[in-house]
Amino acid sequence: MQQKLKIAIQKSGRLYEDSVKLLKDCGIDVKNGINKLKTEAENFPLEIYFLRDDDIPQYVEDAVADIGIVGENVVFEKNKKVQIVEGLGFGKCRLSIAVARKDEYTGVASLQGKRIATSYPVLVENFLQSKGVKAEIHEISGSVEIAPGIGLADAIVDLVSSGSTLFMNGLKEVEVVLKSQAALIRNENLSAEQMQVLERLLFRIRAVKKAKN
Ligand code: PRT
Ligand code: ZN
Repeated sequence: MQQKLKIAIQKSGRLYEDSVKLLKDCGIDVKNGINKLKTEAENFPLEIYFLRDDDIPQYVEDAVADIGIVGENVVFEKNKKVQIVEGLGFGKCRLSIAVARKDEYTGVASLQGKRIATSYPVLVENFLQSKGVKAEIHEISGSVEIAPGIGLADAIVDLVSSGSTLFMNGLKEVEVVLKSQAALIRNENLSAEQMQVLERLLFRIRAVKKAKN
């Protein structure tokens, strides 16, 4: 029997539905995974694990899962030894710097010495370093957008899609740090047989993407 490939997808959240839909569009029968850790496809050698998105790069590096679907923003922030195989065209957003709408913003240099709240300390640090700017980075795990309003930070770096969260919190987007989408990632040491299954999956994914364009 052919070896099954293990794929990790988000258990719930913004990428869950599109990830399941992509697999279904590929003709793979995925049973509903909410409140379940894993399920098996009956018509394709695939085992599906439902996990928190933040954990997916680590699981793929450790080969607990062979492949995964996760935002590029998470892949780059976690900086694990995994390979990005293919951008999937959903979960599009940007990681952006925002400041209070009333503040004058004159460029990245004006963030020198300022307090920046974010859930993406690694990406922010790299970005600021590349611009020669030193700032105080405060890592917070959620509701980053309220930090300036409560006096916790002078600026934030957070994911933006429509921009309405920033707007509602009196903030304005002033700089894009990274553009992101959901991506298929893989473990770096897959066997030849696993690579074969991945190629079959990839062939279908590319056909689905092509049909959408
Ligand atoms: O529970 P788990 O840890 O798995 O999920 P999570 O809460 O960490 O992540 P989740 O489900 O919110 O997001 C999963 C992925 O979706 C992210 O890592 C991104 O790759 C992608 N994505 C796309 C987004 C957005 N768009 C997005 N807009 N993730 C978050 N947001 C948030 C943003 O943080 C802000 O709070 O939406 C708000 C801004 O949206 P707008 O439309 O108001 O600009
Ligand atoms: Zn998360």
